[in-house]
Amino acid sequence: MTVAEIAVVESIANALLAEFETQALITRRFLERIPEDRLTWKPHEKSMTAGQLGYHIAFVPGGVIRIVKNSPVQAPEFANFPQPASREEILKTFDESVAAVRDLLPQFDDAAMHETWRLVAGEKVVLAQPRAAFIRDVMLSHWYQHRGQLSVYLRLLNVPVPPVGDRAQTSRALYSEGANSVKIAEARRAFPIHAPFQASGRWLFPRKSHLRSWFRSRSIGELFYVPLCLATAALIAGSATGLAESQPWLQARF
Ligand code: NI
Repeated sequence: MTVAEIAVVESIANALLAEFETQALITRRFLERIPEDRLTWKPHEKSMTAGQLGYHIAFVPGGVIRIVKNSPVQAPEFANFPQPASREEILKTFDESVAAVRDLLPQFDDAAMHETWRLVAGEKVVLAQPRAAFIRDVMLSHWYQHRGQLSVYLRLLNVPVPPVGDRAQTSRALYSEGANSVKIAEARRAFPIHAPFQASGRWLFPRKSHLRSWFRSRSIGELFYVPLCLATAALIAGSATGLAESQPWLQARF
C-alpha cells in the first residue's frame, strides 16, 4: 500500500492521531527547555508567564479530547491559566495529555467526527461545529500557535529554540514506539530519500544518526535502488574514463 493509499483509507481519528504523535515529540522538547528558575517570567504585563504558557500547552490536547466526548458541554472557565510550581509538573501534565489523546481519540469513528458538537453557557449555544473541526482547530492549530509563542519566550530567555523539523529524531522516535502502517507512512513522509543529506546540511558525509534513521525508514525496494544507482554511476564513470576497456566487470551489458 502506498502512502497516498493509506491516506485515503485512513479514518479521520487516525489521520489526526498520526499528526499529533509527530508534533507531540517536537512540543515536548520545547517544554523541556523552559528554565526552571524563570517559570514566573513574562515578556509583557498582559502576557502569560512562561510557566502558565508551558502548562497551557501541556494541558490543551488532553483537555480538548476530554471535552469533546459529550455534547452539549458547559463551557469551562477559559481564562483559567494555572501557575505550575515546577517544570516537572508541566511535563507530567503533558504526558497525561498525550496518554488521554492516544486513549480517547481513536474511539471517535468518522460518523462521530462529522457530528455537530456543541458548547453551551447555560441555555445559550456558544459554539457549534463538527467534532473533527473543533479537534483540528483547538487541539492542533491553537496548540501550534502557542508553541510558536513559547519559541519567542525561549529566545528572549536566551534558551536555544529546538528545531521543529528535526526529521531524523521524529523518524527515530516513531520507530522506537513500535511501527505500524500509519507510523511507517508518517516516518517515510517526514524523512524522504534525500533527507540525511539535507538534514545534516552536508551533502557528502551526512551524520551517522541521520543515516541510521534514513535506513530504518526505507522500504526493501528503496534499499535496492541505492546500490543500483551506485552501479549505474560506476558503469557510466567506467566507460567515460576508458577504465571499462581494461576492466570487463565495468562493461554494461544491455
Ligand atoms: Ni490558548
